[in-house]
Amino acid sequence: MIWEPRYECMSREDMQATQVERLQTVVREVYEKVPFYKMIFDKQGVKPRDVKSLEDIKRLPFTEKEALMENYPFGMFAVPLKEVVRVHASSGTTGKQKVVGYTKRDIRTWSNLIARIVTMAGVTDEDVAQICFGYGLFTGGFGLHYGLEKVGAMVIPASTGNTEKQITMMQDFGTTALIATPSYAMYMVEVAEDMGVDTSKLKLRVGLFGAEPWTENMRKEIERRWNIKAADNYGLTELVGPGVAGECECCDGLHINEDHFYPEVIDAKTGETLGCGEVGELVFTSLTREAFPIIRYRTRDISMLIDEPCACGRTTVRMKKVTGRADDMLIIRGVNIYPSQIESVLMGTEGVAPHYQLIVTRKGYLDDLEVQVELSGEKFTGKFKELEELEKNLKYKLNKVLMISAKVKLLEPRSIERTVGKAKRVIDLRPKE
Ligand code: DLL
Repeated sequence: MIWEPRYECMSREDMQATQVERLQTVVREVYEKVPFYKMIFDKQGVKPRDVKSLEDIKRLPFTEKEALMENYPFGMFAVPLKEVVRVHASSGTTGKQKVVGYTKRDIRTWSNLIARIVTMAGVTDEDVAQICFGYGLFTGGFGLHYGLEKVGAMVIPASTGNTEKQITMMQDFGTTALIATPSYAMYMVEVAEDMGVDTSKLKLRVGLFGAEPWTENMRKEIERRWNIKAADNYGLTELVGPGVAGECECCDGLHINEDHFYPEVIDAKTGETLGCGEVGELVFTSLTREAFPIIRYRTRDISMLIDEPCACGRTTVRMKKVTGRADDMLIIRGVNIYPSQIESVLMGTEGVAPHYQLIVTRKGYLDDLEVQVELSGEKFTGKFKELEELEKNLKYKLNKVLMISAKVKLLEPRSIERTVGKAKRVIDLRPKE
């Protein structure tokens, strides 16, 4: 089923016409109502009337996350606070929170976009959806909640933590759809197995996972252990939260709700716009947000746009699964490394569990990368020779993928701390320059 075929299956010409009309409106609005945008547009020497086509978006300046922090808390809102009915926020790794606001219409639009995404993943009004995202300033809980209600699913606002109780609820309430971060889904299945629950006997049939990067191998692991079909969904607070893009049953890229978020991929170094099929940094412009419109926001997420038709019938542009953030990229001995490259190797190796951490240190001028990974309980026999072989094999595979040598430390099952939200994979202990 397609939630809004009128938009999700629009012809390219109609989509572009919708986008350009909405773009012109939002650009005019921000210029008139948000001093920050007037300032950066004037600095660039560009006026709203210069935007005549979608191509002209390139003339507009980018917005960086620092702008949200500098205008903390409400400086970038485009409506009087009286019209704002909700705020959410996301804390950066440093500095102030990034605060965003929603009008009544924004909330309605958001629910509709989530309804599109959960429908893409196959959720219907027959489903019982357990939302294991935090309810609070984080957009995950409330975001998914209203969209799932909109499609008519029975929502269990379970939030995070208290994992044994979550599993019991899943059994007793007959949960059919699990909504969480992929790392929490992995932790939950571990707890379920510990409790002696046979996951194949549960009613669970589908999972929507997002809010952090996860590899194809992680998908296979989640699907196998939970006995479900797992779909990815992507979003970020600055744009709306979840609801920006999601996977359909074809699982070949995430359909972008491009009538609401205009996507671009740029070369992160030069800022130059790249074409479909080229890997770079995702940049989005919100086309319909009232309270918090945002222009050419640099997400730091690395992906690629796909404009080929999808077998599901939707015509919206897709984005490739996000493999990591530009800021997650580690530069080790001059080589660029993404945690997802390491995850792929680990997940493709028998004997280790999908729980790992990357520890980066510096001795003198030399960087050191240690990959700490847990042995999987199922396979672990404790034989020294076997462990030695496994370590050697991992080192070899990592070396081939990363082009640098990494240390490997095998840990006992369950030794890495579990998280209920986004996993912390990298511990960079190098002194800050
Ligand atoms: O994580 C919104 C969200 C909630 C999306 C629930 C999906 C489900 P933030 O906390 O602002 O918002 O974090 C946004 O998380 O820029 C990406 O780096 C990362 N991210 C989100 N979804 C995915 C995904 C929410 N599916 C940041 N794959 C983004 C990879 C993702 N990374």
